[in-house]
Amino acid sequence: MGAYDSDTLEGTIIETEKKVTEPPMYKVLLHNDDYTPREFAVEILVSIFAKSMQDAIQLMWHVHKNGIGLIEIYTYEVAETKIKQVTAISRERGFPLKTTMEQE
Ligand code: TYC
Repeated sequence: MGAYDSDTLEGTIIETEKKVTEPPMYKVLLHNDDYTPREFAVEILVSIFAKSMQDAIQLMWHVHKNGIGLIEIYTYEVAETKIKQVTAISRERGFPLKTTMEQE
């Protein structure tokens, strides 16, 4: 139980409603490595995650410099599917590019 107004229990009601209407959400994270070409990381962000070219390039550089970055937040099934697609396409091309998911 979260915070609530002691007279109306409004907080409790709102929190209960959220639990039954909203699924748990998952962050999909992009990891840096030394072997994946910058262009390929950008291509993945555009093709699988529907990023604009500008956003993809910015995120790629963020990950290149900081080691990790948030791509997007999805439901479990969508996150899992996209991660599998990244792994399949990357291995096919011979690159170790990694994405992971983490509950929000
Ligand atoms: N670090 C890679 C390079 O120098 C580029 C890269 C960026 C790789 C982002 C993975 O998620 C990544 N070629």
